[in-house]
Amino acid sequence: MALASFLRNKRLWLVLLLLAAFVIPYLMRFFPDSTLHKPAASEPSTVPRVQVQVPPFSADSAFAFVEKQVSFGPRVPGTPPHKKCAAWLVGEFRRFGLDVIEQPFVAKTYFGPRDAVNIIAQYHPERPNRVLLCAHWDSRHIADKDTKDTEKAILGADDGGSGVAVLLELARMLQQHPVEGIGVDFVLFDAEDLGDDRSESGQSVMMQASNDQKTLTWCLGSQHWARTPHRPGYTAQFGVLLDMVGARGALFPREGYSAQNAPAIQNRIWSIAQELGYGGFFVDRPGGFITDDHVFVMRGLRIPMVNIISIPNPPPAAFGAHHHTHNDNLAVIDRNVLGMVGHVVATVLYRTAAGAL
Ligand code: 1BN
Ligand code: ZN
Repeated sequence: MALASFLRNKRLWLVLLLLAAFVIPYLMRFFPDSTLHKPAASEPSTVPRVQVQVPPFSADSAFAFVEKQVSFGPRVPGTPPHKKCAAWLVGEFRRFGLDVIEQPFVAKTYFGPRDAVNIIAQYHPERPNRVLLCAHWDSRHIADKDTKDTEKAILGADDGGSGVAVLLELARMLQQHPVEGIGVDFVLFDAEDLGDDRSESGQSVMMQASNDQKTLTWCLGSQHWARTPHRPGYTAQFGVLLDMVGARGALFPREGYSAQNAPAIQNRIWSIAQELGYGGFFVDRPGGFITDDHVFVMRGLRIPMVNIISIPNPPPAAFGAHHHTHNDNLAVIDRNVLGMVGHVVATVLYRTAAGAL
């Protein structure tokens, strides 16, 4: 009886309806993982939570940046083409509105001292939350894997030119499509590729333990920068290193030191590549351990860093057939490969800026 009159009370029904309309949706905000918010089973888990607009990456512009670097000739530290290319790189980053620092140092190579310079281009240097994007800009002084002219320096269109080209295009993109919330540091390491690859055992240093003395003859610019960064106490959320990202036939398995020390960011990059349709190039398998610039940055500054490096062959060959030969010239560059890597890194960057990585 009491219940019947209770249910006939119109004011009470009105109050209940209002409660349902306003209070329940409000409360749902505190339970974002409730089944009502779960994606349908068919929805891929790689779909970003927030739709982030990523500007188009111009593969043609990136290709032109490789072409320009190669036009200087081999960029071997201490030579006139190297000096001219450094001036051009600094000018390009300044043209894109970045604050550029040149960090000169003497590279103590296995064949003597050479003048070298790391180039650091800062996008919004005042922002504390930073992303580090790196490549080496020098080219190798010898063609030790070629059959002829082995004592002559190589053009390094892929090994040197390609990573720099992608970074220049990303810097241009940031000027045209600014982001908020993060700062970005483009660091071009010098003297990465002047290492001694001959060993008494007849085994390439590429196949040896990373603490070998000969290993330390490589990556001299990153070793210097990791000891003395352009800002004392420098840090970043994470870093990405691009090395040999432009050749036809490129394949990007997961590099070992990155997998070991920066697994979360490597997973994000490989899953973004898969989402963008590049899963056939960013292959989901281990690629071996490559002692490259990222190792010294991780060791010295404790910044997790992922090396995107083409390793299309099983060991001991590992790198492409053009590697450290005179075939590493403009003819080996495929603009689609530059475009794919640029698209992936741009997506990483713009999602990080939107807090949606
Ligand atoms: C990458 C391209 N590296 C040189 N050219 C880095 C490297 C150094 C790879 C030593 C293996 C051994
Ligand atoms: Zn090299």
